[in-house]
Amino acid sequence: MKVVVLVGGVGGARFLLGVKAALGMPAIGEAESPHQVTALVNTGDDVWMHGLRICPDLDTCMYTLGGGIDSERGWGRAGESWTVKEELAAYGADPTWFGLGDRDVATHLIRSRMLRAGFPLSEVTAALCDRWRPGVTLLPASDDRVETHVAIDDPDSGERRAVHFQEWWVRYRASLPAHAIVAVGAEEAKPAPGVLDAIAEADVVLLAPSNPVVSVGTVLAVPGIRAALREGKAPVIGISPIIDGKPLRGMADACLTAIGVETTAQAVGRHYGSRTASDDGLLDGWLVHTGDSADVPGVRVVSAPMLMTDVDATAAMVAEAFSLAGVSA
Ligand code: GDP
Ligand code: FO1
Ligand code: CA
Repeated sequence: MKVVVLVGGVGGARFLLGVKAALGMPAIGEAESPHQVTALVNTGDDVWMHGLRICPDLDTCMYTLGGGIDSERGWGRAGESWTVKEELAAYGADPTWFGLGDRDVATHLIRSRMLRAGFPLSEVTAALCDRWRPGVTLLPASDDRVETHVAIDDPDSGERRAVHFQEWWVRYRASLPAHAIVAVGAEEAKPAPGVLDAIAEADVVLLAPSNPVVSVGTVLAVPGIRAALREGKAPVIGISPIIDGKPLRGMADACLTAIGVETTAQAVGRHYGSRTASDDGLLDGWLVHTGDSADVPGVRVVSAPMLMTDVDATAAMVAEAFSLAGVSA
């Protein structure tokens, strides 16, 4: 079976562990399998810092599936040390609010060198995955630069300005109201090689319970991806990241508020919309957590446990998604 999953970072990576397990693959690492999983990964968080290209969601997926993640933190390398960060801080090098771990820096050095040599991000990602062997194909949604920016009122000057998503998320912990969230560059971006083919050939497409605005939303902002999902033969099933009116981790509610969507499983399901001809949405099915309900016109809604407490629980969520799609591993 061919499975395509739209993902962001921590929520997406953990979901992919369950997708692999549900298909009988080892959650971590790779093994021979008749099944193929392709993850279309958000690049909106990507940023240049200290001359290095950081791709948080791609790296979170790569490290998680390849066994290198710090699972407590959810991002960056296990067994990390912070000498480079301390030395940069001693120089007073901006930004001081963003930390690069020593092990992680090696990934960014290789990526930056390859990008400067002219390789597209998709090829760079494939080269990094030669080491990590995530067992799924990780494709950036686009090789073109697509970066999320957030319009805020500067807390010092009071003036409206746009900051990179990382500044809003990490420096201000999404506590400054976002007047707008924009995927800069998306309009001119093209899907990375392999993205549209993967969608066309998929037996099922899953929207991971990732941030609907700055993870899945940014993948969908790349022209051509949304249309391919709507026109493809594969059923599209989404999993709600909102449980009992709250995001599980992170500040997705601040992102939803910024685009005028309530933080409920129903509102996010309606935001994705139905793939039927009468709507211009994406979903055939929408999975919400036990106890939540959602009325999403044109979409089959099922409730079941949606907590990714461990790989088995996540695999059971994926099995629900396969069953709602009418496919089996
Ligand atoms: P990020 O890029 O690291 O912010 O991660 P993602 O965008 O991939 O995922 C973040 C989303 O995952 C948040 O909105 C959470 O609500 C959601 N999430 C985290 N853990 C769980 C879980 O166990 N179940 C569900 N349904 N959603 C979760
Ligand atoms: N998150 C933080 O809260 N503080 C950091 O200093 C930080 C550094 C960092 C470096 C590499 C990387 O891949 C991720 C990093 N993150 C950090 C996580 C990241 O900023 C966000 O959580 C994601 O972009 C949201 O998905
Ligand atoms: Ca992210």
